[in-house]
Amino acid sequence: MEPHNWTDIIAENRDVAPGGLWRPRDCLARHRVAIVVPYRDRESHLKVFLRHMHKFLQKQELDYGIYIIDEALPTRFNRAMLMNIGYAEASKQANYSCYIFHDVDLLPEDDRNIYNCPEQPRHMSAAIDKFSYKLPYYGIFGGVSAFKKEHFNLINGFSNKFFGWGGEDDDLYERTRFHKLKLTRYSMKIARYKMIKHNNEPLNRPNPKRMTLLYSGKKRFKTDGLNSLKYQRLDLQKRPLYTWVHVNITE
Ligand code: BGN
Repeated sequence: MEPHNWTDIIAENRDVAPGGLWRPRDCLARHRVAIVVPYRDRESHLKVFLRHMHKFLQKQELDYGIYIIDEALPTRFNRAMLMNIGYAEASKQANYSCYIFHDVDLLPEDDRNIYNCPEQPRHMSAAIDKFSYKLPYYGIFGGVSAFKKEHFNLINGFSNKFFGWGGEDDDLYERTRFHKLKLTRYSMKIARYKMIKHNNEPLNRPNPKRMTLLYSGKKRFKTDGLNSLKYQRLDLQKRPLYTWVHVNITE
């Protein structure tokens, strides 16, 4: 079932500027926020996500842009690297002070979950319906995370080495700790998310090397990340509700 088509969703969001940019008309927002979304072949999720997020972010009077980083086939999905690419590409478009790294299948439920720039890195998606709104383990950092620009730079972004599912967020947590930053969260009442249902994709199977990579991660924090990021930008389009960045990466 496809409840909405693009024409309707675009019509509902006439105030959004090409590239998925919006800012409040009658005040100057304190932060400029880039929402970075790793993506491949999930169009039905993208529709639900954009419909939800534009409304949600506008209620918070944020100055924001949504960047969809779409990985070309056939390379295995690399969520972390797509986040790094989104950071790099969004930085070229505008002077963002704050980056929110966001899975396309997560929808924030509570308007008090403010998408601003935290003083310390923030794990936003602490309470997901799929995990019965409980934190699976203390250091979990997947789903949605928020960083000030300077902090994301300080930790050298995500590792580029995690192809396939799992571990890249745990590595991000280790980077954050290593640099003496503190992981913060909103209360479990506020940090609530609904996960859109889906089947597991064959190109995003659990990475059998994720434990090895995770346990040896520390020795690569300085050399593997934003400063070693290599990719080919195939296209960038300012589409009505988001900036689409199509990229090719190799393993
Ligand atoms: C963990 C994954 C995370 C994922 C959470 C929630 C690993 C590393 C192996 C030690 N970590 O198990 O990446 O966000 O589950 O799904 O697989």
